[in-house]
Amino acid sequence: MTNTLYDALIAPHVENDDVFLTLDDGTNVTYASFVSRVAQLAHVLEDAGVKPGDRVVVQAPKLMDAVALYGAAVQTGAVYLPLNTAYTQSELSYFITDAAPILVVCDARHEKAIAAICGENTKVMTLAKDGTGTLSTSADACSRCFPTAARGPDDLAALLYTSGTTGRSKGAMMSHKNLLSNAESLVDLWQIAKQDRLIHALPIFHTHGLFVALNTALLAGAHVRFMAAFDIDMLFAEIPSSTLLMGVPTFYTRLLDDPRLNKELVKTMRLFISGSAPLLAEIHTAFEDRTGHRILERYGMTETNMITSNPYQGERLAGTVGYALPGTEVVITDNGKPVAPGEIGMIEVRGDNVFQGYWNMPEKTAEELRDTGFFMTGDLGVMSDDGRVSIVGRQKDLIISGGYNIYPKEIEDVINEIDGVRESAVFGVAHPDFGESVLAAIVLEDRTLTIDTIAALVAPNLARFKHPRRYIITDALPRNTMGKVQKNVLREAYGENGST
Ligand code: MCA
Ligand code: AMP
Repeated sequence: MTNTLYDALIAPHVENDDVFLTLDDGTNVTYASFVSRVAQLAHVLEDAGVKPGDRVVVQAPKLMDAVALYGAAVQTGAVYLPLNTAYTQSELSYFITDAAPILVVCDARHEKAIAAICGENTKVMTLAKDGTGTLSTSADACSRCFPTAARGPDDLAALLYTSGTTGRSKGAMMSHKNLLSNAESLVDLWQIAKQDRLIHALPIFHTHGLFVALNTALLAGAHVRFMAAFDIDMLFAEIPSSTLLMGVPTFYTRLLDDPRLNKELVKTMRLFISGSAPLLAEIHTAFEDRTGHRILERYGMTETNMITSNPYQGERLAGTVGYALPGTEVVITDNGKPVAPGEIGMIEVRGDNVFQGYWNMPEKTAEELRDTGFFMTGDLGVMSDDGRVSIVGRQKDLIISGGYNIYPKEIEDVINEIDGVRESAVFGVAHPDFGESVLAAIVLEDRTLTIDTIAALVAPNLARFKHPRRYIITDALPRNTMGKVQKNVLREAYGENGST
């Protein structure tokens, strides 16, 4: 019986007594005990009625059991669907209805609300921040061996929702092959090995923290210092005994803002990796000046896993995202036609890393995934003669705040629903910590409506990180001759250097 991901990531560790995870309280979880926990949780999934191909939704705190649950989904052949812990009930309602899971695992505090969303075919189990809940209690009573379900390279392993320009989130279907091929490329390229100690301070409900960090660690048998949340003091405490850090640019901005960052501190570090959002060239340079390390910037997307990376050996150029990963083709196009080196166009990508399409959305899949297998990223880039890619902009209307993607349309839809609002435009402006932050310009129908009332009505509908940091009431939105709102004009007016 073969199971592509389980056989590569988990099965090899059955008798591995090395430490996989070190938790905040100092607990060491060995690889072998992790494999046992995966099996116990696989029994829980099976007992809940989960069969190969069924979706398992997980909105849980960052715990060892949450990682083991991912392993258990793989072992039972289920499709793992992690969700941001910041999502509100109205956001969850959409995901759960769309994905129709057999099981939802959530924090006990949200159990009732989530049960109210779920149909009668969906079971709800709990996992609290302290590790207690019905999931762990049930798992404790289960056998530490589980007959692994057969899954092939093209079977689905995960469904990751990614917001879209239309305001409706799309579930990106990731196969076993998509995930494994990318982990293999990254382990090879970044030379990740069992001697590595990776500082893991990212959330585990997105590609970066879940697949880029954990799949590569599992594949290489590396040691992971698994932090329940990002904590700058903890980072400073752990860097001197670690070799590897994967972070979003905000991690590096915050490290640089602290006088404790110096060459002595990073003596054992082998590699600092950045991704999920643009790393400013000035941060790259400042980091090198302070530590002697050149941050390795890479580029990826939920639908494609990682696409390009700066080299491990060779020049890591600030402001560029490097070369296509082995086995991944990148082309820069204009209206679907490849452009010459140095010319700007849309970044398209093809390879084993590219997803299987959007869940329940064949028409969206057809719009973004060409028959030739190339996926249109919506990012604008240029490629040098030797294949080095730089991202120069985005064709999609997207704000990236602290590595989280925020699609303005989703927020505009919520604001426009408010009685007394005529229209709105949500846009991103430069932010020193998060890279970009969210602003909303609003035209009122009812001039007595206050910003406080608007903010209070937005709050229950959108995760906190999507909330506009500032609302601007204006008489009219700037539009071009085609009637399209000119967000660049708003950015200029209200951004850091804006006059208003
Ligand atoms: C937290 N807050 C934010 C963000 N994070 N607001 C805007 N943008 C954010 N990213 C808000 C909270 O709601 C809260 O608001 C206040 O900031 C403090 O929250 P706290 O949790 O303490 O924040 P933090 O711990 O300092 O978090 C900052 C962070 C975090 C560590 C940068 O956002 C983070 O882990 N980002 C990484 C996201 C990620 O993994 N992206 C990868 C996606 P208030 O106080 O007002 O209530 S995968 C991807 O993009 C592709 C595939 C790729 O290439 O990797
Ligand atoms: P997501 O949809 O959350 O998977 O985010 C993917 C998007 O993040 C990409 O389409 C890019 O716009 C952006 N992104 C990821 N890595 C980088 C990077 N190194 N530089 C610039 N943008 C990036």
